[in-house]
Amino acid sequence: MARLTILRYPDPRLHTVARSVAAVDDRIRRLADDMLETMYAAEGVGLAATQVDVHERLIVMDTSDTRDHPIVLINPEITWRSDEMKVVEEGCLSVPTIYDKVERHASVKVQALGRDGETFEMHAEGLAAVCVQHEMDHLRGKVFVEYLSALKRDRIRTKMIKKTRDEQRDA
Ligand code: K2U
Ligand code: ZN
Repeated sequence: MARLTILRYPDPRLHTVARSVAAVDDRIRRLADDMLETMYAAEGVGLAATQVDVHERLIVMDTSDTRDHPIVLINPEITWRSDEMKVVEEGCLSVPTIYDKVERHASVKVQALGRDGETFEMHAEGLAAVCVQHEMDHLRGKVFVEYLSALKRDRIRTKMIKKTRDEQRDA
């Protein structure tokens, strides 16, 4: 297993639209395992392949309290969205230290291939619903700060550029 580098906003590669996974093979399973290791190490509850500069439709998540219920979603598609919406404060491993409110569907149904290549459906509510919608945005090249005002987004952009520059200087 390996820890992967997570792209930092405003890296333009975060705006790449992911392509479908052609085959659920050992390469994809290894990538999913490396993404899970990276997600757990970063104390995240989800991670999209886009964030580790792999532009294929693969998401990993674990919203369990015990942090031992990993879910791998390959070629995920949202098949149903609740009419009910919820506003939740979100963060993002590609935008560290920034949290802000985003309105999303309170619950969704997602169909995907698992790491065994078999199709499954997940009914996500609560944090899992927010997470899967957040990750599905990543796969279409969208970062949650794009739901915020231009003023907030510009301030976040400036802060992230400075943070990355300071880290590189101190490395
Ligand atoms: O995609 C990512 O950057 C991972 C996010 C996913 C996420 C965002 C908002 C709400 C739920 C999940 C990270 O897990 S951000 C860190 C985090 C951890 C626990 C709860 C919320 C956010
Ligand atoms: Zn994110």
